[in-house]
Amino acid sequence: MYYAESEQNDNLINVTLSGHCVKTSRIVNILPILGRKQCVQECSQNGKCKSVNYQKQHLKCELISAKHGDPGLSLVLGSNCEYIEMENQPQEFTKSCETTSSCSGHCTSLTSGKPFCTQESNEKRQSIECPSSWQVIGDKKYCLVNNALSWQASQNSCILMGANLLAIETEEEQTWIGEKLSGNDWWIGGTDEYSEGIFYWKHSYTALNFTNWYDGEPNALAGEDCIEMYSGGGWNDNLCNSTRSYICEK
Ligand code: MAN
Ligand code: CA
Ligand code: CA
Repeated sequence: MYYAESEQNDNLINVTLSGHCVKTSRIVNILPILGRKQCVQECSQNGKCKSVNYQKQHLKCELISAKHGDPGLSLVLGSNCEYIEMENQPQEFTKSCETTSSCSGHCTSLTSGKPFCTQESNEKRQSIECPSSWQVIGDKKYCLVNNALSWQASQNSCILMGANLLAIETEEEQTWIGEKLSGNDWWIGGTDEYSEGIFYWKHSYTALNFTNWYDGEPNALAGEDCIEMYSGGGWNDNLCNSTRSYICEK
């Protein structure tokens, strides 16, 4: 069965179908570990892409050069997929943060190199200062916040500082930041909230290239999805609503 969902806009219909997977050979690109919104945005910036097959369990984004009704494409039932047509997607998907001053979220780069806003809001953006002082190395700045919040609240707080929760991408970065830690446990920006065991850096939607798990971790105890760093530098998955000190990076 095929049906269009909502968003009647003049005569335009915006088609998204949850629970449908695309079977096709007309795949332009496969992008791993992407949020749904990023996936749609990647398609809208790719001249050949007409629809996407988004696999939420694996955060996998398939860009497709055909849409329903075109030859060589069929839709099959599948609870982990979402079929999204590119025509007439709402504005927020097509707004570039180069060309708008209203990007109150953060600016993410696409594989095409073009930046776009991941969040839109009419609310005036507040800002807060790093309560200690920014520690600088190279072109990166780090703020260690000694005030325990949940993982999401920590990320929100970092955003208000114009930063994000720390993403540790190299051993050098791990070593450098590890030496700054006192006796606390600290939230950093990794999570496997969408798919158990598939951790990624939330801000950039990139997979973990470097890891420093403590022995026996991650163990997903009772649904642990957020990464904390022990004072010794080792990483542990913990419950996202636990409160921890946190480290912002910009
Ligand atoms: C606690 C939690 C878990 C962790 C274990 C390790 O239960 O911090 O996240 O894996 O300790 O023993
Ligand atoms: Ca988990
Ligand atoms: Ca754990």
